[in-house]
Amino acid sequence: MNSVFLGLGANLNQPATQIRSAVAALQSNDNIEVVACSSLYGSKPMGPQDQPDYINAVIQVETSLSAMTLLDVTQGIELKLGRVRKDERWGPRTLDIDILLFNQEEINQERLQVPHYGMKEREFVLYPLAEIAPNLTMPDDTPISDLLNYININGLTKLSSL
Ligand code: A4P
Ligand code: MG
Repeated sequence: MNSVFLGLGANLNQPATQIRSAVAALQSNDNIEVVACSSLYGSKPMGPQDQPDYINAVIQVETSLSAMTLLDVTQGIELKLGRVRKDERWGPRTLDIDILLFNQEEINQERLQVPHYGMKEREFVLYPLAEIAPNLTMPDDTPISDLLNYININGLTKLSSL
């Protein structure tokens, strides 16, 4: 079994509902078990500021799927739940699912880089991650508790349980 942390983000079309629907869709996959869910967090947009605030969460899943097949599943869920892929980087989206960590593996392929390249600097990833896995270390052995010491909380607020 592979232990995986997924980051979920949405800022359009009832974002909390988008995130809850994504978790339900993952749980309904026979090869994926959701084993932990962070709270939902409200966060300020990273990137263009002329877009609504985001809701973010992190979940832990156990899966027999390979990292690449899991990416197929998460991208399928993004599409099914109505995400329209736009050219604008970091623009508004109904749902974004990032593979943050896959076991302690480092993956560097064109379609998939793990650990996710931005996770060490993002308060909306690290705080929810620390809520469900306070003792986690990164593949380079950095404790996530250390990473939290270096980042600004940037108005992040815990909203409700997922
Ligand atoms: N890809 C590579 N590695 C991964 C990975 N570890 N997990 C590839 C998922 N996908 C990965 O992603 C572009 C391509 O990245 C995919 O085709 C996949 O093969 P995308 O989701 O289509 O595009 P994107 O999300 O717009 O780009 P990017 O650079 O991944 O954006 P981010 O980093 O996901 O940031 N502000 C707040 N407050 N909260 C947010 O959640 N999210 C973003 C998007 C911007 N601002 C935000 C938030
Ligand atoms: Mg993404």
